[in-house]
Amino acid sequence: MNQHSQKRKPIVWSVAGSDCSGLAGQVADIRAIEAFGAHPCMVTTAVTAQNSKKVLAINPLSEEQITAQFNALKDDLPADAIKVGLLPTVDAINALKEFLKEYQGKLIVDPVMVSSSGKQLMDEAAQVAFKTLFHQIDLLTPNIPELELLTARKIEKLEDIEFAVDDILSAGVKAVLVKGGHADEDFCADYFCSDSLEQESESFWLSSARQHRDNTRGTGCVLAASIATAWALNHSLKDAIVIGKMQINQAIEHGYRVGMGKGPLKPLQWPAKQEYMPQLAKSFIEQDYAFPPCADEKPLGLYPVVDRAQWLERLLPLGISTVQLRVKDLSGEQLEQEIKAAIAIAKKYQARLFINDYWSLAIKHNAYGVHLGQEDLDGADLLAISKAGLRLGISTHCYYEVARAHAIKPSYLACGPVYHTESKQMPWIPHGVENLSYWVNTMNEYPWVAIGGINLQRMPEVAATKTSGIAMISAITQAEDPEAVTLQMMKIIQEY
Ligand code: TZP
Ligand code: MG
Repeated sequence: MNQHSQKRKPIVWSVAGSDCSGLAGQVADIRAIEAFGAHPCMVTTAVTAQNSKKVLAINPLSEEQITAQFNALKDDLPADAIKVGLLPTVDAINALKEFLKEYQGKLIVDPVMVSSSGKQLMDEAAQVAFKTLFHQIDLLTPNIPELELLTARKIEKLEDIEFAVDDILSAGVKAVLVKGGHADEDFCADYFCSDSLEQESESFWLSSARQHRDNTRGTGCVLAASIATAWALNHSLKDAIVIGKMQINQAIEHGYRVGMGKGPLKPLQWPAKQEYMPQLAKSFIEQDYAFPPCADEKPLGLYPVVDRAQWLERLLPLGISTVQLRVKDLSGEQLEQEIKAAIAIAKKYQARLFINDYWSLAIKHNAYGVHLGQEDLDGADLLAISKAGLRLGISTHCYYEVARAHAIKPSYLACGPVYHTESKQMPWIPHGVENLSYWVNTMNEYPWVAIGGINLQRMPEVAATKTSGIAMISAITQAEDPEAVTLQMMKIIQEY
């Protein structure tokens, strides 16, 4: 998951302007790239003269000077991802275009067009030529003024952002992240939308509580460079965006004052605090759900996932206090009877029973809780589940999914697969206990449930992460002696 598991240090290039004040531009990029453990290379497009109050001069380098830097790097220190910032002239754009004939890798472009103090940084001809790069850009990260300039649209409402982004996607950019897409007093929200040509088109809003701080120079640079670096570390682009936003939240918190104007934000190591995690939702206006807690009094403990109610009669008398009914092969009346029977048994033993998928039957028969996978979230009436007072557990496999679940604030989060599993087909590489531990410690206001390939031998290292619940299917249901194995596993958990 994170930088430590990489063998060769990834290389990330910053193709941008230098900043003699050390506040933004390539200094900010380098800090962000190094913070995630990658090696930064710089292709400087302009030598800027600026300080904390003002941009005094942009001194663009010639096409030849920029090309010489690309040539120096391309064979010896090839990029795993490239972050582009300031392209002040047509010369700079031509140099980049020539290099891109050979480079087919990850390309993130932050269209630095106007400084925060209002100075135009890209000349008129460059603004036109810039668009000829669009079909090679994987992710473009404009702020609202840049989005307006690029599309010649006035952005006043949320829909205006969506229309403008559509224009850019139609012009060939693969995905767009609009920064500060909707800014009110309390929240800071970014809008992501990807093109439908190569993958399924999708869009989401990413929002975080607004930090009212002054030292925010370099925010755009740090965001794009952090996304590029997380992407170079082989996270998916969507995960890299969530990770980049986490880094921004962390870096703003650690910004400092130097000079007379605004100081820089300060990217630190891999972000690992719940307050840095943004909330991700498909639409900007999202219902604020509240689900009751499920592990306040005692941890979830050993959490068997079974496909029939009769398992509850075998396992609950042993002292199991959390169980999930996950039926994949019944429907209609048979399914409803199975759910009703399981709820009745769980009540008898005062156990916490989560019903997988069938949230409306769970509400109808007043189950303790519901467990939903990410693919079930779209179709579920979360408001109805929350109004009925049921607990909610949500499966997560990556940063994007954790951010999405965090917007819903469920009663617990599940992390899987911890190890390889035969019980469910999934595209995910197993997390291992290292990542499980990261999630337990980072999103520490949630109880976590570990799932996937867990068995008796692996129980000690899983329990050592202090996850609230340890869920499994086959290690119990396919054991020769399910009761004996259950008792042994419960004993190990008690020791931690
Ligand atoms: N979700 C993540 S892994 C998994 C589910 C439902 C299957 C766990 O099964 P097993 O047999 O404990 O590996
Ligand atoms: Mg499901």
